[in-house]
Amino acid sequence: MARTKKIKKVLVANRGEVATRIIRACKELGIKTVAIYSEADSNGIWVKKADEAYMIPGDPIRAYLNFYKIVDLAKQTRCDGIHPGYGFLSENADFASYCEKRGLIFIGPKPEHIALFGDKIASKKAMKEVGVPVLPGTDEPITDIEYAKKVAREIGFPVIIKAAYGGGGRGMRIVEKESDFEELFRSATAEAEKFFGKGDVFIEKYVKNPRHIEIQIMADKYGNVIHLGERDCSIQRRHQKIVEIAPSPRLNDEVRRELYRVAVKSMFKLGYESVGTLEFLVDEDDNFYFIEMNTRLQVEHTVTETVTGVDLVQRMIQIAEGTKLPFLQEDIKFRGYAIEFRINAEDPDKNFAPSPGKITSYYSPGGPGVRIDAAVYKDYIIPPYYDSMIAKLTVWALSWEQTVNRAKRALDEFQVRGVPTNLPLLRQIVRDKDFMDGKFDTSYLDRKLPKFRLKPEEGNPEDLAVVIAAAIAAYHKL
Ligand code: MV4
Repeated sequence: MARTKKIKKVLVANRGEVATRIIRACKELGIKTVAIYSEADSNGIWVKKADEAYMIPGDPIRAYLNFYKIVDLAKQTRCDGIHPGYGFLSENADFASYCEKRGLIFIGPKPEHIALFGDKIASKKAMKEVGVPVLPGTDEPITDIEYAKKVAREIGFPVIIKAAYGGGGRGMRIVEKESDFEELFRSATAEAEKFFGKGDVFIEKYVKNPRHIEIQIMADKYGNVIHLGERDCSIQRRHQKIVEIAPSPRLNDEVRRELYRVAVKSMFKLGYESVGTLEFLVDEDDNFYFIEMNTRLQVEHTVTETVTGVDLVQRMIQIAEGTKLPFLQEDIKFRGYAIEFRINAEDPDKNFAPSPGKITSYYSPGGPGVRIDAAVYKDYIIPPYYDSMIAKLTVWALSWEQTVNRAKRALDEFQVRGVPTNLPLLRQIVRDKDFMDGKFDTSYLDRKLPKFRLKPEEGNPEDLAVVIAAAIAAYHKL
């Protein structure tokens, strides 16, 4: 029997919207919260929303990575749990172990599972052994170029070279023909070494224009494993997702059922616990292949929450406490569609480079079926050190068409001034016929970008005042 220990106070080891999201979950559970922040983040709203907050001086990024300092602080403030959010320490197995060693509950999976899935070769092998389809390729890191070439020939070109400890497309190379192999192999290895400290790479069959479908699962300490459906994350640019959808509007029902089945079965067999996401590539003939697993709460968890009504962050906390899942698979009901839009402070004129600075005007949408997860406000200064995502808009409606219409309305309502954002791009996507028809794969944005008008006049700062003045004038004439 696993331990059960009610968590009373959580240190939130993150910043921005996810720190706010975790604080909200804790408040509803009656759990006290401790926030941390860097000097550059003194004006962050999560700092004000938490019960207590402590500045970690020095480097603005290391503040959220210094795990000895963070754990010391959690002990000093009498926390019993730590939530890592996403990014930063969320998939650091050493951090999870260290929390446990210091008597703190790490709100996430066991260190052994974080480590297993951090190793793309080991995890592919483990998943294959529990019956999950994977792409043909090497199941050891390859160092010998001649051997690698031989394997590539056997698989058949094109192949893809991937970093074993990689992410975000770093250390990844597509090889179309044998004569390119040697050069690309060397550059992949060098890039993997540079970014991940380990140059290990592996190769597998390359899937052209796949859809990226991921399955959300949830497992407690007692062997109860359920899925919460899929998300379609195909709409991305340079491995940065910007639109995520639940459920996938054009996924074949048989494929969907099979994805759910292998996801639940494999996680049960591996004894996984906490929330987690299995990423699959779905090819043009509806074959699917596991590529990797994320052992953290993901940015796009909001769409899953919206169509299931399940609070993933609260469940994650209660699983870590040792509470049994309060529902079975058949209790999970899926209702309608949800789309999440990531609002980024980035400049379409500068190849979407981050555009930090002061937000001079901020009006977020509301009304039926609209959820906002943000950590910005009027006069907030976006610091230059972190991710450019400033807000997430999640819309919901019963049908796909209604959801897209609601998305148009909500994106039009959204006003951010002072810094350029990707809002004009998002407004173009929801007006695109292929998007509305559910026709998109991972090549969608690269194909569409040249056709999109990214500066439909944003208007001038007086616009809203003019509209209001006109409305008042009209009212007085009645
Ligand atoms: C692939 C692939 C095609 N074939 N693997 C990109 C990041 C990493 N998570 C895995 N990625 C891919 N792996 C094989 N064998 C295509 C991609 C890929 C991709 C995957 C998901 C979402 C967007 C993508 C964009 C380009 C390439």
